[in-house]
Amino acid sequence: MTTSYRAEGRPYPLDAPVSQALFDRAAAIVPGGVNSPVRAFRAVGGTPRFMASGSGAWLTDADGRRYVDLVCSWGPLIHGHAHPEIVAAVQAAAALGTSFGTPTAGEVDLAEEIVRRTPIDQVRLVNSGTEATMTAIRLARGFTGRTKIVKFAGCYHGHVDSLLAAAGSGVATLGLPDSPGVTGATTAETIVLPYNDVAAVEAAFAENGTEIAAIITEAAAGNMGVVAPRDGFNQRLAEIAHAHGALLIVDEVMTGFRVSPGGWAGLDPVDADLFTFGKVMGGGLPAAAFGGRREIMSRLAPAGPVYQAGTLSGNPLACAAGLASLRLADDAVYKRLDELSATVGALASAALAEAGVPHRLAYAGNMFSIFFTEAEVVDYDSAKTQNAAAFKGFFHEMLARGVYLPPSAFESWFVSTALDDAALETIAAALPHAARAAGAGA
Ligand code: KE4
Repeated sequence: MTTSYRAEGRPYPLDAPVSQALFDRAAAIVPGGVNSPVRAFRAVGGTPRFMASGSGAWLTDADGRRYVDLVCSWGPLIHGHAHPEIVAAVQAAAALGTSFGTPTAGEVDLAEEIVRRTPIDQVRLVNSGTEATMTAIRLARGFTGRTKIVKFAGCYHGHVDSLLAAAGSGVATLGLPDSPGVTGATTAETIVLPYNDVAAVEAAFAENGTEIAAIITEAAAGNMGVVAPRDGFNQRLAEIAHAHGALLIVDEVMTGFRVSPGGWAGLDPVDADLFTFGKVMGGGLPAAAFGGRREIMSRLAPAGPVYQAGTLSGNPLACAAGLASLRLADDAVYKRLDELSATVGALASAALAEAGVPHRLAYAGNMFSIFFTEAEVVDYDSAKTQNAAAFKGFFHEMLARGVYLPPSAFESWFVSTALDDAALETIAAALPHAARAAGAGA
């Protein structure tokens, strides 16, 4: 990969020696050199950037280069990095002790804030989105006494064994393991359907209805690139599930408290039975949750027989960060997130159009992504028609010009209210070059 960047006027070379040295050290003792696969840049190539600090809209990497951050830790940081009130809340909590293994007032405050904003009666705090979805499924199976779960190809709900199921071909497919270590027996209870396909859901219930415990769906899909549910899709899922005695689980780990004060439920209310949350509600620390109707949640231990537990669930520091983040998030913040999302998306699409690069700008609330295809993207199969080479060129040109995008075309871009004029100017200056690089890769 060339480093002759001066002629192109890039502020940064394509290589990153300090990050590379750290990556080499990491790879010797950490599988793939990272603690979560998407960080490894496998989809775009090159050296994963090891970040040293963040401030507002800006990241600084181990080589001392600054980037405008459009990943925001994969969604949590709606206020940007190191917001003073969130840092102060974490520092104050830490000074009182980091964990007690007992109930604390902070977790009650956070639970009340979540219940106040969302259509749930009760909530349980956990440490990751994966824990939240894993337990919501267990609860649905425990409540209904049934075993099968319906999910959608391209939707990601964390690395829950039963949800790491690849979609086979055809309309209603019994899941095939998507990862070694996940057994066929586990995914045999998982039915994988095309996203946004009501007929496929109706067919699956016609065939398996009395065995299906629940449907789980992302409130709006953000893990195949951004694909919004078709109008009425989520409510239709609730109707079909309920007509067959099954539950609907809406996964708001990504959308929750980001796209509106009440998450996707605040934009598109549906009669779901359980919801999962994460990311924004932890303010950048490990916190997630699931909740729903009292009748269902009351089955959860110790109130009921469905077991779930966690040493650090409701951790005081995570609750302090999450509560500070949510309490800062007033209507003006959500309005600003929507405005900034529209601005950045429009800048990107205009630059790509100017360069004659075929693309689709896709939104779900203020989450958005760029598909390098002219085809309409409504599900995973159509998302996979995008041109990966074009995204790779686009990504690296933006990176070399100081803008950090998600290192995969199958992710969402995220804005924060910290995006200031300097950040927007950096994005605007980089885009024409990145658009030409995409065109070269297209
Ligand atoms: P975690 O276990 O990573 O906290 O959450 C899993 C999860 C559940 N549901 C949805 C809708 C999600 O988007 C996620 C995690 N999102 C990815 C980004 N697409 C996390 C980034 C990563 O895996 O490193």
